[in-house]
Amino acid sequence: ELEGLNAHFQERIDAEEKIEPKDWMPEKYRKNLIRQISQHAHSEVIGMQPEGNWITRAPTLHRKAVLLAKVQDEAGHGLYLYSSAETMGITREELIESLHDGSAKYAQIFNYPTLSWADMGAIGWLVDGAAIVNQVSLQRTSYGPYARSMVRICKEESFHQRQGYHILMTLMEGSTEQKAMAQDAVNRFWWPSLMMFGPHDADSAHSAQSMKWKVKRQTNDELRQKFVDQSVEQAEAIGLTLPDPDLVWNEERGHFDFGEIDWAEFDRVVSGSGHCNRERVAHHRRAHDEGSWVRDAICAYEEKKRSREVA
Ligand code: FAQ
Repeated sequence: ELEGLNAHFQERIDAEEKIEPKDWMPEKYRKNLIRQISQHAHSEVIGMQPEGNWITRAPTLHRKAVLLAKVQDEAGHGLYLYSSAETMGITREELIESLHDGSAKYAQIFNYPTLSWADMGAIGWLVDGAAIVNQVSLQRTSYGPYARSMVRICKEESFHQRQGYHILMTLMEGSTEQKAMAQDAVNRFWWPSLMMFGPHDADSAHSAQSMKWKVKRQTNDELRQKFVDQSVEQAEAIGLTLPDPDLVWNEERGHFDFGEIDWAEFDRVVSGSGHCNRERVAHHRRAHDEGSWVRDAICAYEEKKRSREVA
């Protein structure tokens, strides 16, 4: 019987039907999606920290208002994604617990420190840029609630990317020191941005099955290539150099060739030894604990409302 259910499920996937929360699904599909969506949600929420670091130090009121709005958007994205994961039968508490105990991951990029104002530019341009390339593809993912959350997230994300690019563009029109600051930020964030797409396809544990189930619509390497191709022209347009001597147009492939990623660094940062891993999780834990009274108050209020309705 299970075989029949599995076959029918794959037929629905092949026919481009969306899978909805109450539909039958293989246990592995459910587990894999909870893993991916929750890691995606954690990335949005942990991703607020490197930029939150600069809200009070933004150079103008306008930049401050824009950055504040962007960081708030990230909180919102986290919430859509947690809700989407919850439709698969896991609670928010369980998801947060896995973040705190280290069993759930979040994007490695957020374990790098933000050292200068130009980092806000590099994060918007490169980190949000990489995120969009991936998320545009995920708008067609097979799980309905996840696909729909991606549509809205992508709209907001393109504003994020432009605000980052605009910061760099402005710095590149400035003094020698400002130009150097922009270039330094790009030098530090370029390679970690390429790592955001995950290991090469041949080394990616989940890719083959995720492609078959159409959880992923394009592979890690395909998306990374797309990101490299689009970034080269954008860098040139404002006079920035990408820190890769092997970056060269390949006429035959119709794509840019680029150097090899330092996978040892990737493994180190993913497994907890990046610059900021401990700090990021500790900060989240502290904020979560300090906010417990709000959650308690909401629950108590809901409880009271319900008992009044019954009476
Ligand atoms: N960092 O078999 P695969 C954002 C792990 S955007 C850490 O290839 P998969 C917006 C992976 O989890 C960033 N770990 O895995 C923003 C797996 O470990 P596991 C978030 C990574 O899932 C911008 C193992 O390596 N976006 O936050 C990373 O098929 C600016 C093997 O990898 C998403 O999450 C990594 N970079 O492909 C916010 C997009 N890469 O779980 C603030 C949705 C891989 O077995 C500021 N996710 N790993 O223990 C995806 O598309 C996929 O999950 C991939 C990885 C492509 C990330």
